[in-house]
Amino acid sequence: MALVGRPNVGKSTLLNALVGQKIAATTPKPQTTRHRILGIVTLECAQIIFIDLPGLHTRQPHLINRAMNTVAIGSMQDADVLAVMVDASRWTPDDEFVLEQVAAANRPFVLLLNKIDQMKDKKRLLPLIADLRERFGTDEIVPISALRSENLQAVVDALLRYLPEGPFLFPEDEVTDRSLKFIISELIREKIFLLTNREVPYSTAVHIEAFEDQGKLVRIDALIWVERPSHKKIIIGRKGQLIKEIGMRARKEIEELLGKKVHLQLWVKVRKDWQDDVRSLKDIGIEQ
Ligand SMILES: Nc1nc2c(ncn2[C@@H]2O[C@H](COP(=O)(O)OP(=O)(O)OP(=O)(O)O)[C@@H](O)[C@H]2O)c(=O)[nH]1
Ligand SMILES: [Mg+2]
Repeated sequence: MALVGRPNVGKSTLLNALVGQKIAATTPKPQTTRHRILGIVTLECAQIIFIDLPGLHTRQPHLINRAMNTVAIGSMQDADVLAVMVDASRWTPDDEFVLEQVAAANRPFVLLLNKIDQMKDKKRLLPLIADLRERFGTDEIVPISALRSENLQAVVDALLRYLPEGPFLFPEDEVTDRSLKFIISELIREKIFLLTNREVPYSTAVHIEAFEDQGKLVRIDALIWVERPSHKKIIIGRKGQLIKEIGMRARKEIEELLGKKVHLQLWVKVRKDWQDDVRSLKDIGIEQ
């Protein structure tokens, strides 16, 4: 089951809500997710594998953007069913692109209309659904609020109708295929996305250099790549204020995740134009 949609519609928020744990970064900025992330939901009678994907987008200034789209489009082909997400507040050219890709993929899909909590006038919902039915040519439209976990059972029910029966592929207590290190690097990157603006967040990538479990304490060294020296200055901030804030916020969440005290050390290094460099993308696990 693959989650597709333009950036920022709420795919990763839904993934986290479904698995009941924060495994994917979510921010108000588009293009937060860069990787394919599996979320495993084990029910009494079934196990559903949700695949969160980078948002499909048409403006692709860098190699990383094209790689993100390639991952998303490639994953659509492999899925038994797609959950296609749109945002109730806005239809954009990127949604149009999603629509084209969904048609080209020729897979069964369920349409998720997210962020209905933001709709002040509930009377708009029916015409909006009618409009989407027309655009996508489907009756399977589920209005939800991923943020408030509203109507998620209907999502599961709709998808179960399309999923083939088979053995459980993962242990029942597992929620993702991603390593702890990956989730930690994403939590740090999320804080950078939340605390920086314009091109700066996109200029960063986070690599965990060291992870040492010392029993009561876990020591983590993380390296933040930036594309330019000016971005390094911004990330560090005046008197190191910003990097301190990023570190504090990330550490709090990592401690919750690990259930242990964490000593988090952040480093910043310029890696020029890494967003266009095949090797750098490989280093952070972005498939081509
Ligand atoms: N009001 C409201 N906000 C939501 C809802 N779902 C997600 N959001 C917000 O929308 C923003 C984007 O959410 P993400 O889950 O990061 O979106 P995404 O589709 O994964 O975006 P990309 O990873 O960039 O493709 C965040 O600020 C979320 O808090 C919702 O149901 N209601
Ligand atoms: Mg996402």
